[in-house]
Amino acid sequence: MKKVSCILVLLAMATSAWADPSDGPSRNTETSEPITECVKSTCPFYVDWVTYGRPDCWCCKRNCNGDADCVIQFGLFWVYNNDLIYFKECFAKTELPYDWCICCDFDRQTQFGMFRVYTNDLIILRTYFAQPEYKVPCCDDNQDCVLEPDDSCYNYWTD
Ligand SMILES: [Ca+2]
Ligand SMILES: [Ca+2]
Ligand SMILES: [Ca+2]
Repeated sequence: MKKVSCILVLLAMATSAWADPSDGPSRNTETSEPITECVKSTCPFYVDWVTYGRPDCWCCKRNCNGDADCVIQFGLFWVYNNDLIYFKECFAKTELPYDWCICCDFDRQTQFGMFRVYTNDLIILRTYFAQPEYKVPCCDDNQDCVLEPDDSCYNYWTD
């Protein structure tokens, strides 16, 4: 009985994989359509990105690691006091008070179904706060700040 249901699950997975016609960025390449969105439609957070109005800040190189404003301060710190000031305005709010608060959602997740900017984002901010540039990785798959064509989320950077 268990074996049968296991096979059924595998079959369902295989079927859904076959049925999925989205080939995202490769389709763009094949038809040479211009790439207009910085987040790939195949990215896990694409739907949320669209829901929140396609914020450019999510495509900043280090936004996922605490750089809310996409600016380096003093030529040294990507995650510094400006980011902290923004973050405090948005932390633990059930309704984000400003449009740009979504830029403080570093992990692209809602916690407890309520808080878009919460403790997991705070942990990220604290991890990289006042760290030198070389210690704050970029958000691409291999974190080298260079976008390869097969990167899972980004077509291009916005900073
Ligand atoms: Ca910053
Ligand atoms: Ca979050
Ligand atoms: Ca890369």
